Amino acid sequence: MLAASTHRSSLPLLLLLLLSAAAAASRATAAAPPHALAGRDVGVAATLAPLEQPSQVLFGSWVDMIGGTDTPAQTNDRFAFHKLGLFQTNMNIPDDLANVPSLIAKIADTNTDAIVYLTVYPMNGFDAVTDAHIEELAGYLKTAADAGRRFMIRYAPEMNGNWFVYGQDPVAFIAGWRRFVTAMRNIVDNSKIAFLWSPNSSNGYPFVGGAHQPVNATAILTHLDTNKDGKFDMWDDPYSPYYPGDDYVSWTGLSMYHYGKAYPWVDNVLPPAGVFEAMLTGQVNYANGNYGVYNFYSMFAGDGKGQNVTTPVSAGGKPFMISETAAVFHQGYLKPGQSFDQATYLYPGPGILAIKQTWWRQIFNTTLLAQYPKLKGICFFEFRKQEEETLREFRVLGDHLTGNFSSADENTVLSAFVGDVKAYEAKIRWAADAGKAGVASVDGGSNGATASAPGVGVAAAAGAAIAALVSSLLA
Ligand SMILES: *[C@@H]1O[C@H](CO)[C@@H](O)[C@H](O)[C@H]1NC(C)=O
Ligand SMILES: *[C@@H]1O[C@H](CO)[C@@H](O)[C@H](O)[C@H]1NC(C)=O
Ligand SMILES: *[C@@H]1O[C@H](CO)[C@@H](O)[C@H](O)[C@H]1NC(C)=O
Ligand SMILES: *[C@@H]1O[C@H](CO)[C@@H](O)[C@H](O)[C@H]1NC(C)=O
Ligand SMILES: CC(=O)N[C@H]1CO[C@H](CO)[C@@H](O)[C@@H]1O
Repeated sequence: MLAASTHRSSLPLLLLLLLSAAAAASRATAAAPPHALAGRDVGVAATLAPLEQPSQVLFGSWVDMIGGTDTPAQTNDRFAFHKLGLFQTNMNIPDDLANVPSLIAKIADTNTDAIVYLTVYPMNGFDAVTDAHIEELAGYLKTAADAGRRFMIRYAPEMNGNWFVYGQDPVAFIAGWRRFVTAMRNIVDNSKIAFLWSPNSSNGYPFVGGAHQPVNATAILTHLDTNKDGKFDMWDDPYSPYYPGDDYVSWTGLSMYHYGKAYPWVDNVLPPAGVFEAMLTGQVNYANGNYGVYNFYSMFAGDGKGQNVTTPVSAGGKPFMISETAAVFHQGYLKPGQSFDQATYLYPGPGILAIKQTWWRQIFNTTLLAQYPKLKGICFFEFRKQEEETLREFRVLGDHLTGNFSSADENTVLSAFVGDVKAYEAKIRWAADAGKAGVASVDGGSNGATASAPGVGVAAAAGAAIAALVSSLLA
């Protein structure tokens, strides 16, 4: 949702700091072509995907470190409990390729083995992304991965929406995704990289009125009118038409937000009880509204089946990531071009803490986590930004911004959040310090790269098993 529709401001980008090894040079570690990998994780729900932990949950933050002033290291300092296991950042391929080393460096600055969760937007469309662009990106990742860094890559997210130029075009999406994943896997150590396929949660599907309304009626009737009733509506499958296949996907996920009741999203209201689960599973008959009629969790993380699905596209068993999430607090009215401190009064309703805490308590919920054991990742969207004519506070971890609409509330929210997350200490996979004995030096940290980090044992073992399988297939 970061660079969503055109009226949402795009972020200025950092300049290039340095160039890494050329992509061509990084082809040395040849992996298998994708056909050799076919079937390696189909239907084997017991097999862990790269970066997946047997029972722990990855937990992290999408820090506003491009347009804002925050950093992953500062986030860890404020959180002041454990260090977060993953940090999300984003880029536009190809325009921002040169920034990638500096984005990785900001996460390496935490001096931990935190996963780099990189969202890659093909903001100029799939045709503008050449093999050379993908190889350049893979080259930067390979350099860091060879030093121990792990990557979660989310390519072309929210492809089922119409607010990105690449949206609602399943044929182009699947071809673009497969080409991307194939090229990356040929270059980057397969045990160090996971590919996260992540649509928008389906409440509101097919999201009429977006900036890039699909105009190709043939594509809609051929691919998106899945129940073939001649209409493109909420009864059509919002996920399956875009699924590139189990062989090309390591993790699945959704963007999941609480905005409030209805557009234009200015009312501060509590998330209704159970709304998070309603989004995850698609509960049209849910008392508080329509949360879709397709059960994402069962279709991709469960057994592959689900209500209204006639032909499953996945065998299921994929780890599930809450790819980006927040309960939005609408802070004030703000006209385009105004600065944040010019925002004018909006009724706070139950207040920022109650709104946010109600939401995160639906996620950090022992019963729910036990009921959905493939829920293996949570990433909070940590931005304060203008959307439409509203100043919106998405964050729970704050970032030292001061002003009339932030600091006091932020501290209250932050301490309540830390307090609640502490109860899940053992359930969460925290980052390990990169400098500690026995932990690989990630990106050239102080310690020698002699052992793998504690957090990657299982993934590394799975990677080794895959490598063995691949060599036997190629032999
Ligand atoms: C419209 O979609 C159909 C089906 O996906 C495709 O074959 C055709 O090339 C598309 N037309 C345009 C103009 O994009
Ligand atoms: C995406 O999903 C959210 C719910 O998580 C929904 O409120 C929203 O309308 C969808 N679209 C956008 C642009 O966020
Ligand atoms: C926790 O999850 C369970 C199972 O989905 C649900 O019944 C319960 O209401 C949830 N609690 C909260 C606080 O959301
Ligand atoms: C806070 O609001 C007061 C009164 O509206 C204004 O004078 C002051 O400049 C504002 N401070 C900040 C930091 O925005
Ligand atoms: C045709 C069909 O199976 N429709 C079902 C789709 O899912 C909703 C919500 O569970 C059911 O009410 C429909 O019967």
